[in-house]
Amino acid sequence: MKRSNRSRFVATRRPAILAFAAVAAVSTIAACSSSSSSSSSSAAASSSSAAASTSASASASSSGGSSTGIKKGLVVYFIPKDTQNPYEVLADQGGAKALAELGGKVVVSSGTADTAAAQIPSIQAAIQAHANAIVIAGNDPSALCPSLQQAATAGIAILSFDSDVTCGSSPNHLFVNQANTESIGTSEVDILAKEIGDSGQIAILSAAASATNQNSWIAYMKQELKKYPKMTLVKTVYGNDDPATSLTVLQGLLSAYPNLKGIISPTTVGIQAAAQYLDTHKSLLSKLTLTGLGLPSQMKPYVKDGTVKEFELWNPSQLGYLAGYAAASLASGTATLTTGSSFKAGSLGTYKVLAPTTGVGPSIVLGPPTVFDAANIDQFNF
Ligand code: RAM
Repeated sequence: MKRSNRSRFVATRRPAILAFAAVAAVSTIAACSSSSSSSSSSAAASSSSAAASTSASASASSSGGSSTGIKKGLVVYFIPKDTQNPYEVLADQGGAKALAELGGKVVVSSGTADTAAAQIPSIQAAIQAHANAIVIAGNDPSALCPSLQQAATAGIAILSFDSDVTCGSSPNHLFVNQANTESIGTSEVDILAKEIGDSGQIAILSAAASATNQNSWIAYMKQELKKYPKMTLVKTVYGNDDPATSLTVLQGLLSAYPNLKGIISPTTVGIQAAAQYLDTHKSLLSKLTLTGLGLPSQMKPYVKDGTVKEFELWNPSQLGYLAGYAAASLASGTATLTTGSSFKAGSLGTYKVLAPTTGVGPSIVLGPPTVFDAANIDQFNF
């Protein structure tokens, strides 16, 4: 999973483009080493797990909306934060499944570093290809907006998922949110508070410093920390969703704050890197607790051996699947950005567009996150 300097170098010049002709068949269209070779990328994204049914039933109803009227042959560009993060790969595969069900196709295109600059060539590629929709995980809240506006002007439906872009009305777009933003942030703090007895120094090991999703969650973490006056957030460090960088900033954190009692890592890459480190430095476990957002398939060994007690996530494949249906519905005109507009998201049921709130435009929410621990982790295979 380690990224070489060479692959980073290539990525700055040309986006990685993968086409999912069908769920099982993944073919590389353009050169640029981009395949995910981590252990979890092969983990099947379950659509029938306990998390799946919880998420779907919580925010989807079974009536209203329809997938009839969806145009055939739609081309939807999925532009993840990067093409190597197993979480993003699962999300993109979910999108490919949706479009395969609808007679269209997904093209996955992005760089290998979590920057807006690495994503802009992919937006341009979508415009060149006359794509019907773009589904993007924003590496930056505003830097992508001019290119996305250009795509919208070319008639492409714009959606964000995983990490929103805050473009206002230029362009107006649908944010496919994984779970309620506030509850993700506050619950992370509550889990850690419970484990460390509500007191002590804590730190956050995040993804890219400009990532909209992590920054929104962190804002709610800070708000929630006011409930715990004896817990002090001493530092937030950024691992850029790169395993090696995450490890380096973690080590810096541990040496700068030897009395640290807790770490929240709201990124699957960061929490895995931290869990791996703690697993090989077990003496730290007597004073340090780790929680955050992780893939159960990656975190299972660390939960089984007691390195990590609890963490959260949703099913990334379902997030991509929902985004795929939303993109096809917007591109076909069977759904709009109007509050209350509904559409059928295949096996997940029917979703309704939520009203804009401060800083967030029209959105839909997959459902509540699942908390994983030793008692339930075997039930999940994503
Ligand atoms: C990482 C990415 C992604 C985030 C998950 C929880 O894989 O940063 O954007 O949603 O973690």
